[in-house]
Amino acid sequence: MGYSTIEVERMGASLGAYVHGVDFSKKLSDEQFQDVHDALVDNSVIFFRDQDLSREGQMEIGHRFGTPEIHPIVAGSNDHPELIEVLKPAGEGASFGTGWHTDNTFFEKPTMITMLYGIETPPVGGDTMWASMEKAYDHLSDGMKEMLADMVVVHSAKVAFDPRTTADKYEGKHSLKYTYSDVVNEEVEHPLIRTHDVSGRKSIFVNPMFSIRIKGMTEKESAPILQYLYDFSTQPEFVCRFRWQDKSIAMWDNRCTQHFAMNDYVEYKRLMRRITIGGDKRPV
Ligand SMILES: O=C(O)CCC(=O)C(=O)O
Ligand SMILES: [Fe+2]
Repeated sequence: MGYSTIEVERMGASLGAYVHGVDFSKKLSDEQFQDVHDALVDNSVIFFRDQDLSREGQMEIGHRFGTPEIHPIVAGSNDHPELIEVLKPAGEGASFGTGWHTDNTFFEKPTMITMLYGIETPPVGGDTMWASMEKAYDHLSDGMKEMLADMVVVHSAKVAFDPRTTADKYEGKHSLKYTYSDVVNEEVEHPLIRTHDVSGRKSIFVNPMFSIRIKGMTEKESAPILQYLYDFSTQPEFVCRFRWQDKSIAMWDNRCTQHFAMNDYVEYKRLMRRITIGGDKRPV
């Protein structure tokens, strides 16, 4: 893909690229916005260094991409409820996103894009990893692709946000504020193989945080198939890993990736600002 206003430096063999030539302290021209959008679709996750991104700037770029979401469980900021301050104080373990997942697949319309801004990042640790669910799909055998082709997966937050096993979240023991909502127990259905609405590429759309079972099967019957896909899709060859600095931005495409936030920097503080952009419902 040719870009006229940015330079794109590939980062991982399977996904990920650094984007140079963008200044998020200013409003992007329509042409540059289109280049950034295309770089995101082409590389699944893109990274920017040394950016001054204000709260208003993050809201503005969010609106350019679509509709910023308000999380039903995790509290946003007072001024802009769409912005979540992801704070991990020194001396605590990280708990937000610390396992493989795709953002908010328990929504009827799962999140399309997430944009995370590093405000205060640790000197070491706290990296984030992404897995290409497109690369994973491409490497499945024809027999497996055929078997999975028409399967539908039930997603829910009922395990990840279960008040019985994650009570500490709701009891205010975390720096993130969680509020219980009936959304937690809802079940939604998404195709197991997802076709990207812009690129047309296929990917495996399951994740261990929110995928509960394959429709028409019991949880026990689904488990080995889902577990195989979790293991297969997060093998190192399909993964890239980003080393954060203050003022870095990562922007990823939840239609075709999973990600994992490392919990390995207990002694350091980490503060990020996050916005997610709503997606659409794929037919099942
Ligand atoms: O803190 C991170 O590196 C990522 C956390 C996460 O899963 C998210 O922001 O969606
Ligand atoms: Fe996440």
